[in-house]
Amino acid sequence: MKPTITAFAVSPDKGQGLARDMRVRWALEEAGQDYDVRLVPWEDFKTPAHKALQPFGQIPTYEEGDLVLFESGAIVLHIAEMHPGTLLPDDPDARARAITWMFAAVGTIEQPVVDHEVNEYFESDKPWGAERRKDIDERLRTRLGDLWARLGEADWLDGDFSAGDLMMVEVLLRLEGQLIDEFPNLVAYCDRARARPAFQRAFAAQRKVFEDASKSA
Ligand code: GTB
Repeated sequence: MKPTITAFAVSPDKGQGLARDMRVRWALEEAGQDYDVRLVPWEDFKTPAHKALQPFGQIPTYEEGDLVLFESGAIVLHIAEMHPGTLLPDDPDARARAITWMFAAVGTIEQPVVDHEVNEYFESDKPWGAERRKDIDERLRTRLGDLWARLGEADWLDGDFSAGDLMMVEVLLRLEGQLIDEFPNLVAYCDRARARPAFQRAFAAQRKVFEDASKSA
């Protein structure tokens, strides 16, 4: 059954692919699964109808028949499970390790990345904003250093490309042109992932939404 996902009707990132529907689109493309997109205008995010799908009034969501999912990581995991051999290894141990990297992406790396963004957008004008920025950057630098050490010269985090890499790259791309530049192997890792045809298709699809919205504005 063809799933329907939700995305920003007008993404605040102006089509740079930073909103979290991008990771779901990318997973669907890797899996070769066609999908529909329902665009959600800002004013509808916190409506009861949207909150019935996503309790926190956010995107992305995923609907497939009677199944409704939220949380991008859970959605990507579901897509991987529905399409064996595409985003998770068959070997049970390798599969468990790939899922571990998905959790590491959202639980260990994304948290300081979000702190970094919140500081930039909402705290930079506070009297304590710059001091906090130093602490956040230091924490982020430590995390990226550990990730850099683990990845080393490998192409992917654990064997072949997996949903763990997809989630990790999606988190790292939000640091493009910033702290991540101190870690050339992480930049190369992101570039390798971005060169994948499935990423390119997903990126083009989300960008088209922004371009179409700009034309009709
Ligand atoms: N943990 C959830 C998940 O992974 O699915 C988080 C979902 C989430 O944060 N969604 C955001 C949202 O709906 C959009 S992606 N926000 C509206 C709200 O909370 O009311 C986050 C995002 C937004 C904008 C940019 N940008 O402009 O660069 C980047 C990322």
